[in-house]
Amino acid sequence: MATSAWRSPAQRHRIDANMKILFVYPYCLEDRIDSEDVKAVPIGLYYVAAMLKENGYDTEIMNWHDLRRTPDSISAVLMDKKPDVIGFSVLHANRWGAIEIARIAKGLNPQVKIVFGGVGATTLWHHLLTHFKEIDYVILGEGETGFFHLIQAIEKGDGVEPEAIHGIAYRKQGGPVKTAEAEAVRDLDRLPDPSRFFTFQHVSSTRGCPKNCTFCGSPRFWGKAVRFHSPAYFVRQLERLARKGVSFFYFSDDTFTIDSRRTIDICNKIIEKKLGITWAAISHVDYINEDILPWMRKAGCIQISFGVESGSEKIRKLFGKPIKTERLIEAFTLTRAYGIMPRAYFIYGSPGETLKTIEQSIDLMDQIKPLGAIFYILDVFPGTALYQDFKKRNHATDDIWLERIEDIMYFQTDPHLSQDQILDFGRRLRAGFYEKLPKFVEQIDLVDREDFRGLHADFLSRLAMTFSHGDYAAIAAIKGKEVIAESLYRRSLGYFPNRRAYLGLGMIYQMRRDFEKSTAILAEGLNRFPDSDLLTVCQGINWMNRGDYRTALSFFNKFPFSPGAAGYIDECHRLLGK
Ligand code: B12
Ligand code: SF4
Repeated sequence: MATSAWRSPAQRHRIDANMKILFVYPYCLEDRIDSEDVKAVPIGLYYVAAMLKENGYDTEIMNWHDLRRTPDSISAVLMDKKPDVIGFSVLHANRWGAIEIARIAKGLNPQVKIVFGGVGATTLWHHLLTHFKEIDYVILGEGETGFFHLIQAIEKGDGVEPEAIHGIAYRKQGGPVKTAEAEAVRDLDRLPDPSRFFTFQHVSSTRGCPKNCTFCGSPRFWGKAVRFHSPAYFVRQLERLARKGVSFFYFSDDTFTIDSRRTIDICNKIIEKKLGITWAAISHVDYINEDILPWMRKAGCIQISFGVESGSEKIRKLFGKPIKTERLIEAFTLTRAYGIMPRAYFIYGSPGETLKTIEQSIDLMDQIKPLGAIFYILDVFPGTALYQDFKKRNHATDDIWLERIEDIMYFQTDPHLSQDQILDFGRRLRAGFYEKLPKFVEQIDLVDREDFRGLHADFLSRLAMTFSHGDYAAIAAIKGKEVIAESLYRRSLGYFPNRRAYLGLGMIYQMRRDFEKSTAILAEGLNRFPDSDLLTVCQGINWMNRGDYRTALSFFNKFPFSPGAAGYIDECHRLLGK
């Protein structure tokens, strides 16, 4: 039996019968202005935890991405939870967070076992075990089986023999060693479904990517052979999560659409089960075609992100991503035509980047006409070909990570690039995109299909909403947002009655204080959607502004519990002198 110093002997007896395993998703080194990219617990952590739960272990996940960095609050939680084992999910940027928490945990209870897993831990296992004595084990790669076997061994308590467990690393006679490579889980459906135990929004139906981009850690981590969940397993997972209230999902597969037949099968099942969900996927332009897109759209897909990386074919080639510009254009055009928002990932600050290549990226935008774009500075992550090259060029070792840094940006390693230049490149790319976006929106050319009229109305009104009230609304560099939104809402209604479009127009006219026009469009909307509380309340506001408080009340009173309605009801009564 493993023993734990957290507890009294009596408690120990009870809890050791069922070891307490705490999983921690630690905070990054630097604070983020926008926590979107770091706040979600890695999907794999749910899988590893589900494996343990399925086998009866007392397991809990702590999302500590935003934990205040006070040792006291960490200690307080650890003293309360009293884990026997702590498993950390380590990407690169959060490794120092994991080390700090591990140190505190060991200080409180030297017997607690500290296990690191995840992409960051796997790629730097040797470095981590060499320099950080608080780490006992690293699980290499896919975590479910290795971690489960390790826990079983720890539980037995009579001295763990790590050699027998495949796919882990540990210290032997003071030095880091790893055991034989673990076999990949061939049939992913055999893994306990984490949706039975947890609620989450990021899902993944495959593991692996057949491509080999030099800046990406995925090929080495997962291998090039792609493994799949069956459509039945995956859709069952979505269904369970939808029943728990998740209505929007991120399909986080490296390349969700890699197998067309399977993609269609998944979409068909989502449609048959009437899940009523929406989702965003990641894909590769090589795996997009006109067979799958209609199914994806009908099954709720509203966005596909593609790695475009650069407008320079030379840079794309250098990245090991030799996509032809024509292919990019075709994939973006098709995606847009089916009413799915095509989003482009661009990378800048790459080897050979100059003002000219940046201009090529901006020119490429004109050809692919993305409706969303994300711009990243090229980072050099361990586990990538780019990192191997960096080490060679700079005679560097992994010891570079002893510095308290989150990452190394490529430009910092290349004398041809300076920070000022990179910042300027980023500004130009963003400015280029925002300047062109209104034109891209104007040029949206949707497939002419009767069965897509409702979906097109939904797509256009959704896009309009980003300009009137969503992400784009907050960006000063985009000109004429309100007019763009208005025209998109109008276009939406040209396809099919859509409550979002009626509401959007109603609100735009209200903002312009054109209450008559707003009343008219909302009346049209309410004619179609009399059960809409948002349209009704918005109409009430029009009547208030027009000084007719009795009519306004008649609207508010239909949905008194709708957000804001109670306040308006009180205000009308006050103005009516009641
Ligand atoms: C989806 C995704 C995201 C989503 C996150 C969704 C989520 N909640 O997981 C979003 C968009 C938010 C995101 C953000 C970022 N990501 Co990302 N992301 C991915 C992607 C494409 C898939 C991750 C995934 O779901 N894998 C499938 C699941 C099953 O695997 P998993 O979570 O890794 O877990 C398994 C193992 O790692 C291990 N494991 C994990 N944790 C633990 C813990 C323990 C205790 C154990 C035993 C095992 C274990 O076992 C699990 C099951 O087998 C990967 C690429 C890839 N295919 O892995 C990149 C990837 C992980 N991301 C990467 C990067 C760079 C980022 C960003 C920094 C991007 C940016 N510039 O902002 C941010 C920052 C994230 C952060 N927290 O710091 C890099 C990481 C490189 C590195 N060494 O750190 C990757 C590898 C892609 C790449 N370019 O190389 N990402
Ligand atoms: S960037 Fe995308 S396509 Fe390239 S290797 Fe990584 S996951 Fe695969």
